[in-house]
Amino acid sequence: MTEETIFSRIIKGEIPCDEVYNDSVCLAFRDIQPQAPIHILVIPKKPIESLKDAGPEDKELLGHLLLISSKIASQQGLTNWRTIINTGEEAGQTVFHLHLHIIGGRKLDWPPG
Ligand code: DGP
Repeated sequence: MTEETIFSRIIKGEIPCDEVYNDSVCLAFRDIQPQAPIHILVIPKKPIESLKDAGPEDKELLGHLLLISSKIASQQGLTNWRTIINTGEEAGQTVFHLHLHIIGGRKLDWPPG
């Protein structure tokens, strides 16, 4: 069974968040440690630890997350932004509940650190 994370507690309403979008499949809220003027996390309500743990049965869910993240970015007034999924500790993943970062509102350098 997937371990409880801070994000599963946010989904359950046990921890507050600055919500920007909510539907039956996913929840989006502002990151508590923003790395840019706009930094939003989009998380599935289904507890998947990492992108590597998603399977073919999650195809529709993953597509939904991407399309919703684009919709949210546009609603936030962004025309340029970055969508990031950190997978694994060495890639910077700290919360083991799949999440997409939407980062924008400033010039973003490449490559990332
Ligand atoms: P990652 O490093 O890719 O696992 O991203 C996890 C992000 O989650 C990180 O940018 C900080 C954010 N975060 C951690 N705890 C909380 C929380 O309780 N509330 C909110 N809104 N964001 C959180």
